[in-house]
Amino acid sequence: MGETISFEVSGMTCQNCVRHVGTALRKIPGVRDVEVNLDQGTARVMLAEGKAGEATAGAMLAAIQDAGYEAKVL
Ligand SMILES: [Cu+2]
Repeated sequence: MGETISFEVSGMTCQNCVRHVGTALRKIPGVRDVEVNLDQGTARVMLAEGKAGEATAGAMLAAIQDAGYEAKVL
């Protein structure tokens, strides 16, 4: 079990948005898996074991924003 970081993501309106956010987060080194919930407007990022230093919350926020959505850490 690795660490997880959860975000509130605003601006997602459909499954394409979910895919965009998920793809952006999965590109970050050290991210093991991502679950994006459209109804709740959340994204949960699971980190690979021992990779918490690479996959920072700041890098994830930047990736979500680059994809065109607003986010904050939950
Ligand atoms: Cu959409």
